Amino acid sequence: AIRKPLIAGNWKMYKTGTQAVAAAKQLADLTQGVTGVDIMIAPTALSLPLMAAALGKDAQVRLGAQNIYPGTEGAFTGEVSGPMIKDAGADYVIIGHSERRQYFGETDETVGSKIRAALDAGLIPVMCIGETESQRDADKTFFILDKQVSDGLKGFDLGDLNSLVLAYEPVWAIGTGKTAGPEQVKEVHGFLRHLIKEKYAEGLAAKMRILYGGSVKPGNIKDLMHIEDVDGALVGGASLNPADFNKIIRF
Ligand code: G2H
Repeated sequence: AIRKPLIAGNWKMYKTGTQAVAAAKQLADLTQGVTGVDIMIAPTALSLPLMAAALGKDAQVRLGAQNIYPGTEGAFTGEVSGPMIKDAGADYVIIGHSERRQYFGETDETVGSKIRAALDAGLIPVMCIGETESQRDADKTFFILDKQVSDGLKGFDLGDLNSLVLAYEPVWAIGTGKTAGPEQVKEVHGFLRHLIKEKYAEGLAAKMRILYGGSVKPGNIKDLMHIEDVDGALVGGASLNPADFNKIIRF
């Protein structure tokens, strides 16, 4: 395949540094011998340097942040910048997760500026998009996804987006136990790839990884990965347990 799958764990606000290091070591042991899959964990920013030290520079398990400030440094109390994330040992950053949009006021515009900051710092942005239940019920799913992609990536050109990963997370499927059905996932992922092709180029669309997220578990990963245009998963709850996450990685 031209697209190497990415299985990413979003630990959200779980695990202390001590717990994070222990889980990372377990996962590194369990995933030994895995090939052909990129693996990433996004812990809280505090755990990044601890995990990076525990895993080592050439580890197969890579690290990501869950958020980024769109600026390199300054008087912005409480924020963490791209160069800081990179220096802490991360390669990726999750941007625009629905929880950040819902609870922390992130918009398509802030998502865009954070993607710019990630790229400037040499980080791979994992841009999250997805419709709410009421938007889906009102048949606005494709309108919303188009808007999130178009506004979030406004001003970017083809060359900027080589590394960008898209993550489709239907908000109604996050942490609810509900997973989007295979037909729904297939429809949306196909739509997104087509959208990237129309807005940018066929080559970019063909190589962009589009992850699915929302209640991914060992029991449903295989079916999800069989869907055309699904290039991996963004896993929340089930990534907290190294044994479960290893099963997902070995889909
Ligand atoms: C969606 C997902 C990970 P979960 O938020 O980003 O979480 O797998 O717990 O639904």
